[in-house]
Parts: sequence; C-alpha cells; structure tokens
Amino acid sequence: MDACARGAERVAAADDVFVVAHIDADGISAAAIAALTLDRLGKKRRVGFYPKFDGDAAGDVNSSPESLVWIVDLGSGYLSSIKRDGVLVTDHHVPERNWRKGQTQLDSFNAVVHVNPHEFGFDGSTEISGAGVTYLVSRAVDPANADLAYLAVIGACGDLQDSKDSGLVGINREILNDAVATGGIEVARGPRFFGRDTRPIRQFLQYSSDPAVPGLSGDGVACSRFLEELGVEERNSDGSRRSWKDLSPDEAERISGALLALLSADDAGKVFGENYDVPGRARGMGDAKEFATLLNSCGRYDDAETGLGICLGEPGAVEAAKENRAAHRRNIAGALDYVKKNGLVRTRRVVRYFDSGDAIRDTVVGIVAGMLLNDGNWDMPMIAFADSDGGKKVSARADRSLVSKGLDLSFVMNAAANHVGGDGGGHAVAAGATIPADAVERFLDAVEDIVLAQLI
Ligand SMILES: [Mn+2]
Repeated sequence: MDACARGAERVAAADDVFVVAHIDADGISAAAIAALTLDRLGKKRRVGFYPKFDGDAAGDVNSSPESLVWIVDLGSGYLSSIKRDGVLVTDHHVPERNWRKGQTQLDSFNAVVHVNPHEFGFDGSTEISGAGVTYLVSRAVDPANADLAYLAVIGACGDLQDSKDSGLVGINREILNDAVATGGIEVARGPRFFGRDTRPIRQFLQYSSDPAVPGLSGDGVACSRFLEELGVEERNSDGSRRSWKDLSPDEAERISGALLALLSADDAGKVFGENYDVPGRARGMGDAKEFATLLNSCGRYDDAETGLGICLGEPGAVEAAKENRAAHRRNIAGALDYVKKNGLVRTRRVVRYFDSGDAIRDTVVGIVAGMLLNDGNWDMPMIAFADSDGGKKVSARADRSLVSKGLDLSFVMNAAANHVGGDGGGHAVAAGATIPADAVERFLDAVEDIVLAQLI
C-alpha cells in the first residue's frame, strides 16, 4: 500500500509524536507498535488512550504541541473534527462518509495521512485490525519492525477477527506470516475454546460454547469423566491443575478425536481451527486470545497504560493488571453487598429498580444490575440508576426469556429517555441511558408503559 509508505514518511520526518489510541486490546496493541517504532527511531513520544474519539480526543489532538499526532485504531470516523497539520491515522473502522476515497487533504486543507483498508477495498472487520494497519506502517518505516507483527496478531484476535473463519484471513494472514517468521507467534491447530493457557482442562471443556459440545458443555462432571476415559490426568504431579497447553501432543490428539466424534461436521468446523501461541510468555499471555483478554481488561478498568506496559515488557505491568482485576472484583462484590444490605431494590408493576446515588460507580452499576437479576426474579427487567456527571446514568438488564417474549431494552431505554429529555440505546438484553437527575420517576413510568406494550 502506497499509503503505508506515506505514513512511514510522516513518522520518519516527525520531531516528536503524540500517539492517540483506543482503549481496547486492538488499540493497546496498536499503541505498543507505534510506541516501539518511535522508540527505535529515538523519537520523543507520549501516548494517550481514549474510550472513543469524542470532543475530548479531538481537542487533545488539535491542541497537542507535538509535530505529529499518530492516531491508531480510532479516528477514521471523525476525520473532519481534526483541525491541525501533521496527523497520521492508522485505523480500520469505516471512514467518515464525507471523506472522499483517496483524499489526502481535508476541506480545511489540513494534511492528514489516512491509512485505512476500506480505502483499498479490504474488509476492516475481518481482514485487518487497527494494530494491523499500524503494523504495516511500522514495517514500512523499517523492515526490522517485522518482529512487532505478533502484537498485530493479538490486536486482530482482540477484535475477534479470527472468529468467522476459525483463523486469521486477508491481510491478517500476511501479518501472521511475519509473526511466525520472526518467532513471535506459533500456529497451533486444535479446539478454539477460550482459556487454552489458563483454564484447567476440565473448565476449558465445560465452558465451551458457540457451538456447545453435546454432553460436555456446562457439565463439569461429564467433562471429568470424559478426560478420565481418555486417560488424561487433570492435575500435574505437583497437584496443580493442567491447562490445554500443558497436555502432551498425544493427549491433545486423543481429546480432539473424541470431541470430533461428538460434533456435527458444521460445528466441528467452528470448534476446530487455528490458535496462536505467544511463545516464552508468562501464563495468561501464552495464547493470543488470552493475551488480548488481559489487555481488554486493563482498558475496561481505566488502565490501558498498564496494558501498554505489558506489551512494552515493563516490569511489574502484568502484576498491576492482575491487581486491577482483583480490585475490580472486590469493587463489584462491595457494590452488590451495598445494594442488598440497604434493601435498595424496589419492585414496580413490571420492572424492578434501584438507585445507588453516588455510592456505586456508573461504570459498575450495570454489572451489579445483571448480578441481581441472576439471583432474583427473572420475570422482570432490572433497572439501575447511578449519579454521573451528565445526570443519572441508567443501566437496564433483562433475562433472555423476556426478550424472546418481545422485550427490547434498547428500544425501551431510547424511547423512555427521549421522553424525559435524555438519550439511550444498546441491545435487547442490556441497554443504558442518561437522563436528567430529577426525571427518574417520570422515566420509570415511561419505561413501564413501553415494557407492558412490548410484553402483551
Ligand atoms: Mn480495532
């Protein structure tokens, strides 16, 4: 791609660089590729993470003092909000509509180099990720950066680009070849369930889904019996539990054969495929999908920087990420306890709800609503309120059985929020809204009217 060469020129010519990245695994991997590329050139750089390319991000981009802003896994949808010179965008999201194909200058005449697969007829949802596009520019800067290809594989797996075809396809395939050639990735064929590196082998089978394995998925006892019949020990000689990656090739082969016998040909094609080992890594990072999950968890807990530290090999970063996750779990347990102890849940005609005020963070309240739903009545949606900067943050959760009866929380949240001057949306089973702080009762009235209408 000629665009990659243009991007590389920009990078080489820059004095100092502000890297702007998305907070998910793909964005963090992309940021790591950009940061390492710049470090190797001896350029001064700074990295900023953003959950979306909103006004804050655009403001920071436009006011950054650096000679180049390199936006990774973000930005394509918002090119017109960039009002400065010296911008490189390496992204795979669908470009903003008023950005004309092949255009290298915005109407405001600010020069932006935009590298995006959609401009070249590739599918940005399966064929290349944000980290992948960033990698192609990095490789154009210096072919020796091919050793960073493994990060682009992790980014692509983070964006689930390996799911549809049970392996990477398109330009991702070329990037994978670089990663294998430089020793960053080893391709391992086998079942693609989550947790090859960390889950005990029984749970690895038990939690399999999409598609489920008849007789095994969801049934731990059956999984243990299955392993026993195949002569596969669940524990190592020191008593620790064995994961899929601890198995001998022969044991893995036996399990694979037995799994195949349980699956239809169609489902076998979905269960079996390529996995990507990341050799020489600590447990939890030895599989590209699990590595990506670790990065995603950092981003979700407001700590994408730790994820970047993990990719850059900073000492202590992995421990920090694990501590983050433990703190998050404690946080949720405490919040759940708070709602229960104070008897906050109220039941109305057709919904249950609680208002945690400022006691529970608005990023956690939806998770708490989902957990309450699980141990309470499944026949009513759960609506949770929390104070936030912009008013009341609302999170709604419902059991799938209600959705199959016609409930659509996305529509409910959107319509009820609009009714009181707020905004909302999401999915049928999980949705959210932001409403004026004094509108809770009116909002709930509207919610109930709509839910009733949907469930009649
Ligand atoms: Mn992405």
